This record gives sequence, structure tokens and C-alpha cells, in this order.
Amino acid sequence: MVSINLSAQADYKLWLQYAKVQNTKWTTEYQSKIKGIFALGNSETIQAATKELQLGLSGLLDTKITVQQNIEDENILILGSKSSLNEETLKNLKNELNQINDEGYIIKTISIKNRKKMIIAGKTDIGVLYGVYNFLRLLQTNKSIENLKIVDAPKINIRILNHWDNLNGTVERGYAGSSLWNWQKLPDFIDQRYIDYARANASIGINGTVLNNVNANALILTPQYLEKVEALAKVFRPYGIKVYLTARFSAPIEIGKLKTADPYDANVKNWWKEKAKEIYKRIPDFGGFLVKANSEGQPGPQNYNRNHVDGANMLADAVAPFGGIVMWRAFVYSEHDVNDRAKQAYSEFVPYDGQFRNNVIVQVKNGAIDFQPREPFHPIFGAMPKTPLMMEFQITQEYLGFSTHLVYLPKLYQEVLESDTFSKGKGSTVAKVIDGSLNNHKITGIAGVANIGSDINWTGHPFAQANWYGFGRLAWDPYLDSETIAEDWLRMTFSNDENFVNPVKEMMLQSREAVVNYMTPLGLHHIMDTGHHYGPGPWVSNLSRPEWNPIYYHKADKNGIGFDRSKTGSNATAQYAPEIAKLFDDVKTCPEKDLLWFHHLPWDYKLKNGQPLWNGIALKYQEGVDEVASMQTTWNRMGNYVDETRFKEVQMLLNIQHKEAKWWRDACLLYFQQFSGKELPKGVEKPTQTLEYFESLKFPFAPGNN
Ligand code: GCW
Repeated sequence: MVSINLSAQADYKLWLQYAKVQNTKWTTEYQSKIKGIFALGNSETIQAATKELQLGLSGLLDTKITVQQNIEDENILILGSKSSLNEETLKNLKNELNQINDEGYIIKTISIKNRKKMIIAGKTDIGVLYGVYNFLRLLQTNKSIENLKIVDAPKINIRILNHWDNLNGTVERGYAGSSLWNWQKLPDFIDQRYIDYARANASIGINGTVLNNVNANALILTPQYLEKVEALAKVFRPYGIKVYLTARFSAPIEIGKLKTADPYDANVKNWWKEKAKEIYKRIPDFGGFLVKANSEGQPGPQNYNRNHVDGANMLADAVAPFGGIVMWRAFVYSEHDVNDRAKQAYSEFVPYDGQFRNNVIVQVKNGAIDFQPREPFHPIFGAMPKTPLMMEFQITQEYLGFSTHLVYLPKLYQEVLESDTFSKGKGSTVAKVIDGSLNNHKITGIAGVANIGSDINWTGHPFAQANWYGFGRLAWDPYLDSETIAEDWLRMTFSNDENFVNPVKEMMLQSREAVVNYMTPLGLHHIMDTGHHYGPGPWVSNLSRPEWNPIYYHKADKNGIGFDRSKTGSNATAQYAPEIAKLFDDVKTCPEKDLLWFHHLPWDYKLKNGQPLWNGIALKYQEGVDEVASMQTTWNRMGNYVDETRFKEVQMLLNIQHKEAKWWRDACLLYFQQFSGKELPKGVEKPTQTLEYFESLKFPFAPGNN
């Protein structure tokens, strides 16, 4: 049967569906309270806010909401910021205005001349825009708007996406098509997508974007490309989104005709100063640079016997006159260091604490290895109190099943943010480090490696949209609960029906543990096939650098399995505060979820549930597979609540996920069984293929690995 497919559009709309409110109780309330909009001011941002409000309300209320001329009317929704509100209103909002920063907003029901109205206000127009999106969220999630008094402001300043997009249109670790940026058609062709990208980001409070890959190409800094970057900056500006670029450290040589990129060289310093000037002339609100230096083959100050501080400070000096910042990445590990890879970033960076310029922020991945399904928090977060540190999460699922597996990542983010570093005693959580409250920092930031591409649904998997959404919400408020975020997202994206929201929310919340279980249970890590990281590859052992081989990480042998990072091993535990170090060090207190991250244990080591380790591992793999099966069961019952296209898409993807979860289980267990020499315990399904078969699988064209 041929059917007309309108729901491709639903996919594209993300969480900004603005579908008609189904419950008449709410429709009645909303309609009675919103009779029109009155916008104060005429900036592009206020225009964007007004337009969004009209679009949203017309959809939600299924009626045209007009922009009024008369502020006197009752039940008018007033938009305005400090510069446009009249004195009486400002007085009314004085307390609230004192509680927010420049990006915050207030939504309040007030009376003017005895007439009730709702006002969405901010100190700035951007605050108003954020208020509008949050007001719409109330309606989208069926919340009451009776006597509102919401005062809200972001807790982190730089809430930014990192696009690993290459100038040739490919996306490193991208699984949702090609890059959004059409460099060839820019600057003259402005794709509607750029605007919708900005809307989506603004709706969750994201206020920055790094357009290009950290494995950088210097050409982005040439006039030919800067003209295109300028065009994008212009599109994003009304939505409060600043543009940033990655700076290839050797750019002075590659595009500047200099002989060196030594940060001590006067010509080099000057080249960067002039480059900054040139960029700011085009883009006065340019955010600054993100730099990957001396990491995985990227050039950096160490090529000239200088260090990270020298490199970062040179760039910082170049952008400082214009208010720019430098985000310097701490993702480093050396091919010459035979020591535990997990220790290297800390060893390299911690000695520099306090030496960076005050417009430098060091960007640290959530864990010490690399975006694994589970890692203990990065020890740097507890060890550089004099340096602003920003978080780098990965939204794209490089190690978590690409865009095929449903994995709700805010669960992972929350786990990291809540981790206690103990750096200033109990309660020194990672969230408090990155929001600046623990160590009193002014610049604060959080970055997410984007999962966005040219696919109609932006992220490849309909549920991967929730990871973009959730990242934004947590960037705004790192103390939010991932469950609340999942619920909001489901209601906004699909349906407010409780029979849908509750089970599907459970499914999302369970999905992160499921992937840990079927890929890397009990603290195992980095046993994905190498290069592309698709599927299991615990047997890989032939790559030139030791730490590129999975066998380096699991260390399975006939005596047992796991990486000894305790005192008796690499002593990586010593990089944590004593309270935490002690906990991880002792196999009895080490959380079982991190067991094999920190300890090498015999196959018959007894787990807390009484099972020997081998059985425990096998049962976890099985549990992961079973969890995916139960996600399938849940989803299969949801056909009535979701449009057919999205329903089927998710169904097919879950089928693949189940197949791949079994692949992971069977391949890993067959491989580890060679060492354990033990039977699979009862309850674990027997593999239907041989280890040789799994080892023979090759994926030369797996996506994201260009
Ligand atoms: O996770 C690894 C990826 C690389 C990436 C690198 C990094 C951009 O496999 O593709 O390079 O991390 O974060 O720099």
C-alpha cells in the first residue's frame, strides 16, 4: 500500500513539534489565559522570540495567536527585557531580576491596572527568548500556567556543541549523514536547516558552537572560509549562539607562510594577533578557539619544546583584546609513555594548574580514557582548583552503538556530574567544579561532541535526539535529574499520554545500563574493534601503539581479567583525593560497576552476589541482551501513540540493537572463555557462531572513521 509520508516532518521538528494539546482541561486553561502577544523591543532576538511563540501557540492551541497592539488588554503575554520594560513593570520584577544573570528569565503573572497578564522577561533579549522556549515547554508538557512565578538562569556560561565536521563534508565519528555546513554554497545560500538548528539549540539553552573538527584544517582560518563562517554567525546571533573555531596549531606555517609555529617566536605571536583581529572584524562576537594540541598526531607547542601553557597562553593573548577565550583540550596520551594511558592527561596537565591566562579554560573529557559506556570521573576534575575546567561529553555514540543503538546518555552525564571528587571534602561534585562554584571561577563551560548531521531526523536515531536535548538541559542546569529530562523530551517529541510516557521513560532510563552490560560490564572498557570502534574486538593485539589494542585494557589471561590501577598496579587511583583513592584501591570497597577498571582479579573471585567473577561477567552480558529484549517489548506496545514512520524506525533499530547486543555477548564470552576455561553459567544463551567467525568480521567502510 502506498501512503503519503508526512511524519518525516515530525522527525525533523525534534522536540519543537507544537502538536495540538489533546487534553481539553489544558486546552481550556491555556486558551483562557493567552489572548495575544505583546512584544516590547524590536531586536532580531525579540522578533525570533515572538515568531516562535506564535508558531508554538498556534500549533498547541490550534488557533491563530496574534501580536497585539494594545498592552492594556487582559490575558496578554508580554515579552520584554530590561531595556524595554516600563518602570512600573521593572519595579514589579525587581526581586526576580536581582536573582538572574544576563541569560536568565522570569515568567510571572502580574497585574497591571487590575488586569492579569503574563510577562516573560529577562535582563537581556536573549533571556526573553529562553523564557519563551520554557513557557512553550510548559504547554508542551501539559503543565498549569496559573499564577506563574518562574525564575531561572543558566548555571554554566559556555554551553557549547563541538562539531567534529571536516571541510570536505564528512563528520568524524558522525553517524547521522554528512556535515550540516554546506561550505560550497555558503556564504550566499542559507539553508533553512541553519535556522532550525539555531532554534533547537536556543530552545535548550545552548549558546555556542564550534563549527569544525578538533582534528583541524587550517583553511578554516583563511578569508575564503571566514566569509562563510561569518554568514553562519549572522544566522545564529539572534538565537544567542556564538561561533567558535578550532585552531590548528601549525596554521602560521600552513596558511601564514611562516617557517615555524613556535609560540615563543615573535612572528608567530603576531600572526595569531593579526588573525584574531581579522576574525573579530568580521565577527565581533566570535567566541574563541578550541584546540587539540599534541594529541593523536595533532601539532602543538611540544613540537617546539614548549608546553601546553605556552601554547594556550599565546592564543589567549591574541583573542583577549576582543573578549575571546581559548578552550584547550586535556585529551592527551603519549606514544612514548609506556605508563597507564588513564594516568597521562593528569600527569601532563596538573603541574600547570594556575599557570594559564584567565581567558583559558581547560576542556576535560568525562573520563580518563575515552567516552566509554562507563568510566569513573576524570581525576583532573579534582586536581586543578586554580584553573577553570570545562566538561567534554560525547553526544555522538562513537563507543555506544553509533546511531543504531538506543542509549539515553543523560543518565551517563548525570552519573559523572554527581560524582564526588572530594577535592574540598565531601560534596565536591564534578558539577560544582564545572559550574565554578567550588573553586570560584568566572568562566565556566560544558561541551558536547555533537551527534547532528544531514539526516532528516538530524541524529540518525529518533531517540538520539534526546541526547542532544538532554545535553542542553544539563548544560543549563547540571543538577537536573535525567528522569525529568527524559519525561519532558518524550512529552514534547511524541505524546503526553501517560500510557506512553511512563513505560517509554523507563525504557530510556534502563538503556544506558543495558549498553554497559552487553558491551563492557563490571568496569571493562575499550574492547571495541579498533579504528572505527564498531562492534566487539577484545582480541585485537596487532596495532603499533600498545594502548590502541583492546588487550591492553582487559588484560585477560588464565589468571584473571582487568586492569590493575590500584597501588599494586599502575597506581592511577592515587590521582584521586585520598577518600576516593582508598575506595577504588580496595577491591572490597571498589564499586562493582568499576571493578575491572581498577583491579585485575582471578576468574573465581567472588562477587557481592556470591557468583564467581566469570559467571558474573557472563550473566551481565546476558542481562544486557535481555534488557534490549525488554526495550523491544515495551516499544512494540507503543504503536498507537506514535506516528507510523517513527514507530517503525525505532522498531527496526531496536531489532538491530538486539542482534548486535547478542553479537557483543557471544564474541566477548567466547574470547574470554579461552582464558577462564570455564563453562557458561546457567541462564546464559549458547553462542551460535564460533570465535573464529567473529574475529573474521571486517568493516572497512564503517561510518565516522574518515
Ligand atoms: O575518541 C577519540 C576518537 C577520535 C577523536 C579523539 C579526540 C577527534 O576516536 O576520532 O578525534 O577521540 O577526542 O580528539
